Amino acid sequence: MGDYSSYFLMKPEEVPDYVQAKLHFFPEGAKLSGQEIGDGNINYVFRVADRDSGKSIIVKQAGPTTRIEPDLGVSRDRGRIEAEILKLQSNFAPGLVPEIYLYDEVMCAMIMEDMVGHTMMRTGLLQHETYPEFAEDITTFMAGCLIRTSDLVMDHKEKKELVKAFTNPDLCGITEDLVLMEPYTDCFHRNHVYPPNEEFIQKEVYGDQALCLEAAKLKFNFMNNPQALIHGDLHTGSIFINQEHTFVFDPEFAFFGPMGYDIGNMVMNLFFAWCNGEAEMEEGRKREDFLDWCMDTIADTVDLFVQKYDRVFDAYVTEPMAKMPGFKSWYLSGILADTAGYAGTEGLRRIHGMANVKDITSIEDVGKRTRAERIVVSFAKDCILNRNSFICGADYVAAIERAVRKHS
Ligand code: SR1
Ligand code: MG
Repeated sequence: MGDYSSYFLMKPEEVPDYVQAKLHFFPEGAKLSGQEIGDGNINYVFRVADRDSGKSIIVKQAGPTTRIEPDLGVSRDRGRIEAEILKLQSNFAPGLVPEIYLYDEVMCAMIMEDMVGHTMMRTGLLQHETYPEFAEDITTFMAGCLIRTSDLVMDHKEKKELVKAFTNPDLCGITEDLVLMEPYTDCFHRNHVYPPNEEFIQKEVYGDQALCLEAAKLKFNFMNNPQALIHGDLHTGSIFINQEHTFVFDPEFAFFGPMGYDIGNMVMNLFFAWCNGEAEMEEGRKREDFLDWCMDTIADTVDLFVQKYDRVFDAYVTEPMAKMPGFKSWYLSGILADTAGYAGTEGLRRIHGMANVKDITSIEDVGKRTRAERIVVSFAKDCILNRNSFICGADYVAAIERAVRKHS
């Protein structure tokens, strides 16, 4: 057994010894297995299990580079930020984030609760599962974590201390490049454009100057609006779920930024699931139910957030000027415009940026994938260009219907 006094990237079979050295979780001498279970773009995620007791635990370790792109150097300190944020989020959204048992600054690894009985949401959605509690859970998570870390509620000095502690330049840099710049410019030639859509992307995205200008504004808003402690990468791969319960994890991109970034990313990732169902499922009741669930959940995510904003605001607001008549709705309209804008930027970057999503790339039929991508692009552009007019769930449903009609 090593002493773990200097960093190395662990192999799956080395992780059980590491857990035994660091934590009294399994009995001494337990026969443990270690398996890599992550499919993320950045870190390594291992499950260590004891077949005899049925107990298991998760170890997440930061590698020296990201997995998707070895040239993208990111500080291994990102794990510390993530572990601290999960602890903080558990105060504002109890039960909706996994428990962290330990963060090891030397090995850049955290040991956390295994989300047993839960499936990664993107995987479940690709099997066209639906989750009745999701809209409630995710809006409870977002309303709690976002509003209560904003200046509406948090003491201004405490918030500024947290803004410093959770400054996350490397991971924000990735978002600023991969989400909020390269999809419009391909300046580093790292975009993945699906060949049948090359001309379409050229005309509809790179060649649309009005769109690129709005994306530039959204980029600067992302960089200059420390509104709340956001998750920063809230997609269906950052969620473990079952029929009754939701866990949000993987907040390594967290920093103080615009609340709408989280809400918008969530909305668009639900739409990717709808696109997959629409392209891949056979006609019939199951397909209708799945597509309806996706659409309802998109609308409910927006509408329940708005309802909970109202409640959390009334229950917790402390800032005297925020209590001025009219302020609550003015502030909300900014969040909602950002929500639409960042739903749009997520849509575009997952279609033709560097990090694409399985919901779309797994569609094998060329015609169906080409069409699905075009629907996302049209919907995303509508979200960006007309973001001030997306104020409730029904506005998203109407925009999706417009995009689908355009490509029928
Ligand atoms: C280099 S990382 C690529 C993407 O994966 C993460 O999940 C983030 O979404 C990031 O943009
Ligand atoms: Mg992630």
